[in-house]
Amino acid sequence: MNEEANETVMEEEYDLSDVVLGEELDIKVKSDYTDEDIQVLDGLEAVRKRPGMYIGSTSSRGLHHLVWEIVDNGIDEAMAGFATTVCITIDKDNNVTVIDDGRGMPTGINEKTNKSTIETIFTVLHAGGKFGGGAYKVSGGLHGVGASVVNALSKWLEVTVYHEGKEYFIRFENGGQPVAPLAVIGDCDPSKHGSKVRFKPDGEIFQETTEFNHDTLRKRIRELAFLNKGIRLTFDDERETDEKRRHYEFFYEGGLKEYVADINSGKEPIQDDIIYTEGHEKGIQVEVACQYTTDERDAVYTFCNNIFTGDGGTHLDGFNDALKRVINNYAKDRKLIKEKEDITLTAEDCKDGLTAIISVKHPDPQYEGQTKGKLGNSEVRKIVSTIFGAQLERYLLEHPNEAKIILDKILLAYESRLAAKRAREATRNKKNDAFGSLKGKLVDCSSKESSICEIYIVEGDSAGGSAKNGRDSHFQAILPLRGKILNVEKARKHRILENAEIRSMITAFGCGVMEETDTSKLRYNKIVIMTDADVDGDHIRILLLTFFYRFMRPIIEGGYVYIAQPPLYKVQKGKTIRYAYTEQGMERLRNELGDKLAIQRYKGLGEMDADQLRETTMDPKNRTLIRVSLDDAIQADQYFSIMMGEEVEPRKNFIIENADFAELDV
Ligand code: 1YM
Repeated sequence: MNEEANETVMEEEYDLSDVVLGEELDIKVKSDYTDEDIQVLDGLEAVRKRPGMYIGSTSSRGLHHLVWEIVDNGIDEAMAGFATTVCITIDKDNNVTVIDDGRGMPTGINEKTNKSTIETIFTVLHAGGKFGGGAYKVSGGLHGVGASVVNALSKWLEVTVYHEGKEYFIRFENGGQPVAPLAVIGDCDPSKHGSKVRFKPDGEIFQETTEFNHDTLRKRIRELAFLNKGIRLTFDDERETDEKRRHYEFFYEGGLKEYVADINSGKEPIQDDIIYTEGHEKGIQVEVACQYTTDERDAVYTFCNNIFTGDGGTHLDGFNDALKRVINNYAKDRKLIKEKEDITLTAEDCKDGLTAIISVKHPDPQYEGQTKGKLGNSEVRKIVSTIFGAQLERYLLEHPNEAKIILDKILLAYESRLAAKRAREATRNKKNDAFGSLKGKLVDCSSKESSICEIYIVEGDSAGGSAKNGRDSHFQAILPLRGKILNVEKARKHRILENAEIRSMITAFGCGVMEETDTSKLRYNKIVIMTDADVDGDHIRILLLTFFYRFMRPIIEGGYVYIAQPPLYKVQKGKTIRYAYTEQGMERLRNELGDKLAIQRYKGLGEMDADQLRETTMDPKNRTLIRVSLDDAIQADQYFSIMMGEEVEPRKNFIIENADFAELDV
């Protein structure tokens, strides 16, 4: 029996930020592009040979970098004060058009290359920067590469410049070869000015996909509009059949202020205003906006030159310094904390419930850390601290009522931190006891080699029973959870750490919790969430993900968390048994197998016998696991706050706006 049981065998990435829409698969890097015939490697050929070195990867993510490279040039022109608008269009064939209304790229001849400046910009590596003539580039994609890299990785690319009544044009083909020199191809209205770049990413380079992701583009374009106040960005997606998703305009006069308001739209602010400041020193621009909410966590995000710095760095350090200094001083001055009691509020206490965006623009940013997500320039710390500190101090003095509400909240956070610490210490001291308390709950595997071990977290005892009998006991452990777990979004820290289901997970995983989370101590290489394919299952899965996200984020960042995909239907025709994992899959089976089918819809994991569960969902040979990843922390944060938080109204809106989610099979 059970021949042909499986539809696909794959491990996908499941991006938390895209939980709503469930796409963005960023898989392996193809870097074996070789062309033995080429003897002399000029710049563009070098790019084609090792695309990963210039754009990170040739996956979907690398593909999107092409757009950002060109968009950044338009934004730079707007930041320099010459353009007001940057328009991005994706046509039906996934060709990209970016237009700005700036000065237009220089149309003269470059002395060194004897070719037009435009041809030089698009064919000489890093030429854009060198020819920039002093105006420093502050946007700039992750890899700081230029227009020439985009050209090298395109099947064709066209540049049009409108300047002083003339329309200039040049076209490149086959990875950056000019078809003809730059030429005037016509007249235009003398008042018209700007640059247009159109290109088609080369499918030979982007073998995985040349299809742009609507949501990735829209979210980033919107973010760029928040980060660059006063610049109008438009996005047209001509592939969309849904009228509402074909055209967008993003324009935020208030910049980061509006960004914070947007993030807090799903939260409950405890102050009316948003604290906002901008300033500059030594050529470094600083912009900060923040607002306290009833949340218990902070949502503090930092950027340098429009790039998200997920690991913080010196700008975040400066912000933390200011917060801690100003708030402690304020609390002491007002006798809210007694000097001699020696209470010091930490930056963490002061950030409780704080939503903040810190954005700096630096002419020569240095990034550190494995993923280059940390700003390293040491002078930035003091500058941010001074500029933001002055504004925060002023705000507290001028708004005594809000200041009191904020301080009360921070002092509560301080108390809660001490209580959580006591609870955590209690867990740690009873380590052996804790294992004892897992008896009869955790069905552990026999292997102790964590690199091969897996733990399935299963809802309910009956499903737990099937899983227990269906597993490979050598490397698969089962942890059945009874009923719903606590919604960590709504409970205070020490309550969460006292919850029985949560404690059994912490104990079973062995990796610690909160700041102490250490993935090297994980007892399993895969943590697999296995819930029913129904609304309750969805809910439990989200509760678990929320807990991991808030309390053990490194296990998500490290890629240890997976979602099992049990089938929705069992389809039998004669002796053949097949399984469908989605409604669409069921439709396909219907078409493929015709009629006279015996169809069983599984209402829960518990309905499957152990063999079926192993066959369809647990056996590494057949199963589909979806890996949970975290590409967009802000989005994920907002997502969890909205889906799990107190406020009902934004949640309703969210579900309606992202209706796909309601139907999503994950
Ligand atoms: C759709 C993409 O690239 N716009 C753009 C690029 C440039 C200029 C204006 C520009 C810059 C300068 C002087 C300057 C660039 N010029 C260069 C280079 N939009 C887009 N708009 N004049 C025009 O920086 O001094 C590189 S990019 F090198 F020629 F100066």
